[in-house]
Parts: sequence; C-alpha cells; structure tokens
Amino acid sequence: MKFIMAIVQDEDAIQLIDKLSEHRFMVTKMASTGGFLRTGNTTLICGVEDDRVDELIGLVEKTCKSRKQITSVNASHMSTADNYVPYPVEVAVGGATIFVLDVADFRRV
Ligand code: 2BA
Repeated sequence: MKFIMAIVQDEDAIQLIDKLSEHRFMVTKMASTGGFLRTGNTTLICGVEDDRVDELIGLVEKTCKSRKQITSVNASHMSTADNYVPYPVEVAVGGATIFVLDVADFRRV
C-alpha cells in the first residue's frame, strides 16, 4: 500500500475530490499554505493499493492545471527598513506536487 500526498491549488481541489471519489479512492482534504507564496493551497492524502497509484496520479494530472501567479518580492538591494520596495514577480505554480510513500502498516479500528 502507498500513502499519496498531493498538494494542489484550491481552484482544482473540489473537482479533483469529486473525480477521486467517483473512482472509489478514499481521500482526506487538508487546508495548507505554500511556504513561498504564503497563500492557501490544498493537500489531499490518500491510502491506495500499489496497483492503483498510476490511476490516481493520472486523475490528478488530468484535473489539475498549472497557473501563473504574481507575487511581491522585496527588492532588498534597493530598500532599507524604512524604504520597503516590493516588486511583482510572476511564478508558475504547478498542477500538483505529489509525494508517494510506502505504508508500513494500515489499520482501521
Ligand atoms: P509555494 O511554496 O507557495 O510555491 C509556489 C510556487 O512558487 C512553486 O510552485 C514554485 O514555482 C515557486 N517557488 C517555490 N519556492 C520557490 C523559491 N524558493 N524560489 C523561487 N520560486 C519558488 P510548485 O513547485 O508547483 O509548488 C506548489 C506548492 O507545492 C508550493 O507552494 C508548496 O506548498 C508545495 N511544494 C512544492 N514542492 C514542495 C516540496 N518539495 N516540499 C513541500 N511542499 C512542496
């Protein structure tokens, strides 16, 4: 069995959960925050049998879209503590970041 953790954009999360449920995957949704953009994203966790990992990842790939976001970065070389100069930077946020971990034990009690 594998433990899959997928970090997706909030905009895709509900559609992805619907798709996963339709295909009879068990899923838990957690609200999360990206360390770089400091904006909300969604982390989905799923326990799946080894032979269904590719099917699940295929659904994530089909459903989650890459998007560009603008974020403000501090131009430290141009600013001091009293002279903060943020400038906009475009960042491409991926469709999903997926971790696949081996499960040592799984129980429902
Ligand atoms: P954030 O940390 O908010 O990152 C959003 C996007 O900003 C990233 O998209 C990447 O394109 C860019 N980015 C992140 N850190 C950067 C940096 N130090 N310098 C320049 N650009 C940077 P994704 O790579 O698609 O990541 C989307 C979200 O997935 C991330 O949101 C984070 O919440 C999570 N994530 C990605 N890789 C991860 C990892 N190795 N471990 C834990 N979480 C990860």
